[in-house]
Amino acid sequence: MALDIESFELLLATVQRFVRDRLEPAEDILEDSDEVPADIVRDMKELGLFGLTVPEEYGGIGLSMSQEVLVNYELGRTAPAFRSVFGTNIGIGSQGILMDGTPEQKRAYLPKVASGELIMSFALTEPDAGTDAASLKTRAQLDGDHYVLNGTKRFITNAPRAGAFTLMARTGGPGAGGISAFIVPANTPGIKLGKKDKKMGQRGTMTCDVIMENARVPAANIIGGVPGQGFKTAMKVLDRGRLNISAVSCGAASRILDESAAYARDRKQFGKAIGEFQLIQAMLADSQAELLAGWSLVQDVARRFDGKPAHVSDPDISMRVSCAKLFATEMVGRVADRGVQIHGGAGYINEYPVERFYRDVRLLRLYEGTTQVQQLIIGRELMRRD
Ligand code: COS
Repeated sequence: MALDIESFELLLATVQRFVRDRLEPAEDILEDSDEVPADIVRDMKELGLFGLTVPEEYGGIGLSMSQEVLVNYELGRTAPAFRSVFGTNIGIGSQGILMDGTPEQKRAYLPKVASGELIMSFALTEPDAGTDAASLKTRAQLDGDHYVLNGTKRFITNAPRAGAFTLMARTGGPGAGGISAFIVPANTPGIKLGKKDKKMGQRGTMTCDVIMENARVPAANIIGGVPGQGFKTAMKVLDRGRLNISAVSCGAASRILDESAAYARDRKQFGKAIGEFQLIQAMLADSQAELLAGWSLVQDVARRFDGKPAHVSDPDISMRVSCAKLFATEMVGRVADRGVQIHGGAGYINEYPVERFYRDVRLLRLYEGTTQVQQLIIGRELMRRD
């Protein structure tokens, strides 16, 4: 599944222009209001951003993984909250249906996801199940042809905007094999949202708890129709999600580097531009080299997904995804830190984008699997090999 080269180049150029001319100038408004302006959301829908990954047969654009990371790189160059509006739709919110859903589920949900009529969100994490996702406690009890859901999901991105959740709950015994993935409409009686989380950065993104008290969901809403497959679905979804976060990290690093180089060219001390001093150049050089290394890795891993059916997983690719997420998200943390350092005291003032990026990129090392989870996945895969 991929868009033809000519159409894709046109799309990529449009996204680049949209980021530069429309989103970057709105970053301060976003930061102050903690909200993505409604006219920007409307333009995103018109551009087709909500349907980037949904196949054409369901009304989307149907990008390949290699194409998707290129688009996410461009979106990474601005505040993450803009991408977040549709990020769960093209990513973790809907991919479970695309990968493992029944033909009926795909037909019922994917066209609405692609048009942006339906916002989907991914609900795995719980108060007591973060890194140890297989220990989740949300209970789904069979009652006739429905399941009754009870439990709490935590830090759920886009929950206040969501029309439906891909939600993991326990239908069976302990461990990963007892988990099923459900499509849960947000307006199901018994579902409540917690208050909006106050975060360190990424202002304009919306996260909160999703609380279920006897919420009844049709048994037909189990993704793929077979209970006990939900953990695997979630892990496959996260494989792609983690690579997209790696691409966003590279995009963010490129913007921070551009801002830092521009500042170094402009700012004068000791009678000349600070960029003429080799100690400043060394920081820029390290950031440039690390960015190129990370981006090469992300593109290499993306190519390995292309041409493979979405529902099939490959432990070697999962391991490489973890390498990409580990490296790219840590890399952008270092690039942001150097960016603030190059700006000096000005880098600590929110007049400059590096101050905001410094806070925004911190989350990239945490969500969709911490750096330590990525290390664990890589280490375990290496130990499995002869
Ligand atoms: N694709 C397909 N299947 C996968 C998979 C993948 N990437 N990763 C694991 N599985 C399968 C395993 O093969 C195993 O199947 P079998 O029981 O048939 O052998 C099953 O899922 C359980 O896997 P595993 O034993 O590795 O589970 P663990 O409980 O040890 O969990 C970690 C492993 C820690 C890696 C996992 O819980 C994880 O990724 N945690 C972080 C969660 C996360 O990213 N949260 C963020 C939420 S979204 S913001």
